[in-house]
Amino acid sequence: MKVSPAIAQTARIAAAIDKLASFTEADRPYTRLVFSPEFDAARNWLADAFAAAGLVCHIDSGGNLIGTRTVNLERANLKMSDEGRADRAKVLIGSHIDTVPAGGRFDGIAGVIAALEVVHYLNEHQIELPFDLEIVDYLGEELNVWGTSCLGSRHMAGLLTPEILGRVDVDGRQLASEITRIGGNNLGCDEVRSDADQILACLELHIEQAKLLEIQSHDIGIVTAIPGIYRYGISVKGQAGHSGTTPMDDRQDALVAAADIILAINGLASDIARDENQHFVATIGKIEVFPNGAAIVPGQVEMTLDMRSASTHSKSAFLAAFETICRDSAARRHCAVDVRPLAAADIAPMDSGLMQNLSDAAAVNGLSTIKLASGAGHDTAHLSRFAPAAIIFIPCSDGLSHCPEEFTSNEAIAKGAWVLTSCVLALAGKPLQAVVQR
Ligand code: HGY
Ligand code: MN
Ligand code: MN
Repeated sequence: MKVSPAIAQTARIAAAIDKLASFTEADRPYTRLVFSPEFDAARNWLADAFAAAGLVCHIDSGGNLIGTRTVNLERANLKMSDEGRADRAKVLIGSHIDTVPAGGRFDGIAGVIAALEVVHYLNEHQIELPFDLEIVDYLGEELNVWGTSCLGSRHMAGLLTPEILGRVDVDGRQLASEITRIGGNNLGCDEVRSDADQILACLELHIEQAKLLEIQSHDIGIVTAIPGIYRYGISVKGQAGHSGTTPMDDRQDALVAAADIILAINGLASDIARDENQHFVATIGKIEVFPNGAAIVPGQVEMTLDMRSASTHSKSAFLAAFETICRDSAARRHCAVDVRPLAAADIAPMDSGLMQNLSDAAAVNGLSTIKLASGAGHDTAHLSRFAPAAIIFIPCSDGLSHCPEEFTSNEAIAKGAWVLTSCVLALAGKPLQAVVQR
C-alpha cells in the first residue's frame, strides 16, 4: 500500500528519534553525555545514517561530525578555482545529539534529524545545489564536566581556548584528549574556520524549550536573538566541625553562606527580570558540599552559577550586585568566597536576511510563525560569530525540556524540516516553493 510522502516522512523521523533515544544510560533515560559510550554509539549510528543518505562523512578538528552533500561542479555549472579547490559556497544545517543528565529525546536531536530530512528531500527530487550542504552534529552542546558548553561550535568559531582544552575532570580526563579520542585534533581551536568566508548560512532547528508556540498555537518560532550566557564557579570555604559540639555562634558554615548567596541571587535576578522587562535568569543548579556528612558542619561548598541575559545592561547590573552579595555573605558567615569565570557567550543577534528567508519558507508551506527571543543557548550563537546564522523553534509540550518528559511531535519536526528545505532551495536561487508533503 503506497503511503503519502508525509506519512513516510513522519515514520522515518519517528524511527530516527526512537533509535537515538535508545542510546542512553539504561537507569537514567535519556542520558547521552558527550564522550560517553552512549554518545560514541549514537555517533556511529548517525554517521551510518549520514552515509546512507549519500553524505560524505568526516570528523573535523573540533570533533564535529559533518556529513557533506558535495556540489556536482559539472551539473551545477561551476568551475574549479586555480588552486584546484572548487570555489563554492557552503550551507551548514545542524544541531547536537548529546544530552544533559536525565534529559529529553528531542533537545538538539530534533534539529539533526530535521537537517537529515532536508537531504532526503533533495535526494528524492534529484535536486542539485550550487553549494555544498554540510549536515552537522556539533560536539558537546550541553554543559559538561569541563565547565564549557557548545564545544564543537565554539571550536569552529575559534573560541575554544588552550586553557579550556587543558581542563581535566575529576576522573583525570583532559578535554583535548577526549576530542582527539573521537577523531578531532584540536588544531586551530582558537582560529575561525578557514573557509568561513564561503559559508552562506548556518541554520538550526530546535525545540522551543518554553511554552509560547504551544500556547499561541504557532507552528514555527523565528528566533531574533540568543541570550548572553555567563557561567561562574563559586567556592565557599569555611571550617568543617563537629555538628554536636560546635556552638551556633562559633561556626564557619560554608553551606549556610552558600544558602545566603543562592537566595540573594534568586531575589536579585527576579528583580532584574521584572524591572528590565526582558529575559534575564540566574540559576545555581549544581552544588557540592564537603565533607557532606550529616554530623559535620560543612567546611566547603563548590557551586556553579548560570546567568543569562538579553542585554549587557542587565548583565552588568547583576554582576555588580552579585559581588556585594558574595562579600556580605563571606563577612556574615566568616567564610571565604571566591568566584571564577567558567564560560561566556555574548548575546547573538540572528541574521535578519535569513530570518526573512525562514519566515517566507514557513509561509509558503502554510505554516504560522512568530518572532521570539531564545531563553536557551544554542550552537547557532557561536556560528553567528563567523557566518550568517539563524535558528527556528518548533513547539514542545508544556515547554518542558532537560527532562524525560520533553516532547514534540514527529509532525512538528517534519514541518520544521519543510521550512529548512524551502529556505535552502531559496538560498540556491530557486523560486520560493512549498515542500509540503501532506
Ligand atoms: O543550556 C542551554 O541553554 C542549552 O540547553 N545547552
Ligand atoms: Mn539544545
Ligand atoms: Mn539543552
